[in-house]
Amino acid sequence: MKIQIVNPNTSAPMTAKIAAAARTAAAPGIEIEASCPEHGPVSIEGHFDEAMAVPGLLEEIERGVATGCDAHVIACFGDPGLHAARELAHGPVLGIAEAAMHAASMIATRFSVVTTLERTVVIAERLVREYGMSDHCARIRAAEVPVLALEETGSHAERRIVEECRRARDEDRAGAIVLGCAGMADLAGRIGDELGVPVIDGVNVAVRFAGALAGAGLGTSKHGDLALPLPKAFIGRYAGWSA
Ligand code: 2AL
Repeated sequence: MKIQIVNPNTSAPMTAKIAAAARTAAAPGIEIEASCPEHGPVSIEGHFDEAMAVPGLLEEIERGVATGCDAHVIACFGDPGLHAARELAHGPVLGIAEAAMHAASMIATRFSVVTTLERTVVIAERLVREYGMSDHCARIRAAEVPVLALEETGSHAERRIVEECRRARDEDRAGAIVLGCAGMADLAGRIGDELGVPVIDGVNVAVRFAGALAGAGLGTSKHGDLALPLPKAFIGRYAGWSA
């Protein structure tokens, strides 16, 4: 089985980190195909960044479908382009926020999310509502860490995230903590050990859920709104998407 994981931002170091986390999570015999778009923002920290990342992400998903990937994971916590990607794919397509919130709701009554910048909180709040997690999510906290600071050695990013996770544990009555950025994929184990609560990295659980769904013979429904996109003409820079 082959699982595609796409980092929708264009940071090569972050893509390498996500690929490594995905390979660690993948069951034996599962091949991981990891990539990021050729065009787009280096980090995704708001609505504009998300919108600008989606066309490149969809090109990667189309390539993953063409190369025979059995399942797909979108490795950005806003789950940008998730429903559009599902229209393109036959296999399951999972977002890391979706996977992490569902995992958290299965192992704790309440969870908190620790994300990067304050301006991304509203994006995660919207996903909490969309995924029916309002009764499970205690709070969404920002560590005020820019996404690319997670790739810099000596940036104190990890310390700030640990302290925000500690506050989530102590002040929110959160039984589990969800990390709100794919760039935090290498931190979950260490923070969980330090704080003594489950800390969930969405890359890890999304790869496992995607493998489980595809392994069970389940793919994206092609009945209804997730059917293949309607064939039509696209003009200008998107002419290549024309039927
Ligand atoms: C993210 C993420 O996972 N990747 C990225 O570029 N931005 N999420 C976030 N909350 O900042």
